[in-house]
Amino acid sequence: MNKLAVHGKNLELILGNITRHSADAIVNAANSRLVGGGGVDGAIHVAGGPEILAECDRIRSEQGGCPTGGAVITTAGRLDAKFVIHTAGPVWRGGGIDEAGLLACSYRSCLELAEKNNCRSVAFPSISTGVYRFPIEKAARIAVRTVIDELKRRAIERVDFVLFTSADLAVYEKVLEEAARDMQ
Ligand code: AR6
Repeated sequence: MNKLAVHGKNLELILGNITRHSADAIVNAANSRLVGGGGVDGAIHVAGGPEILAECDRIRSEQGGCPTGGAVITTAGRLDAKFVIHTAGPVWRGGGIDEAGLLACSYRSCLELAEKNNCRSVAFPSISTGVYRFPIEKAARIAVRTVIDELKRRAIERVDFVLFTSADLAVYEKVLEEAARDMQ
């Protein structure tokens, strides 16, 4: 299953590169210092151009970066989006320091900020499941369930998860199916 309707809103799973995706807001799996990095963060800065990092630098000097589970918003530069929303997901350290709660917080913070900025569509990568080593199935379950809960109460019409590998997509599809069953 790769699509779910939630209260008339749409959640969709897509295989691809998020830097080529179109949405009002594209989410970046960043770090707390907002200094750029590898993975999807590196790809977003390369494709979007230097304006994005310049705004991250300004945010860091004004408010010291982005706490884990929080989110900040910048221009999307050359990306096909109005904004990039940067969140710092948790580093997986075995599960004992509320990594699950912090990951849910990341998704919620992004959608709250998207709604505040009048975004109707938001695209997420799989936050924390690369360099930060959060186990993919646990992370997918948190991602999908948190987004479903938020869609019910926010003025956001579409959320896409843009998954980079077919293995990740398969995990998200399985988790979406479970969540849909639980909604019935
Ligand atoms: N489009 C969609 N997904 C992607 C792309 C892309 N272009 N590139 C990678 N992914 P990661 P994290 C997937 O490591 O675990 C950075 O250095 C990737 O396959 O990008 O939250 C930051 O600066 C994986 O499933 O983010 C931080 O220091 C997912 O994106 C740190 O890594 C997330 O992997 C954040 O680590």
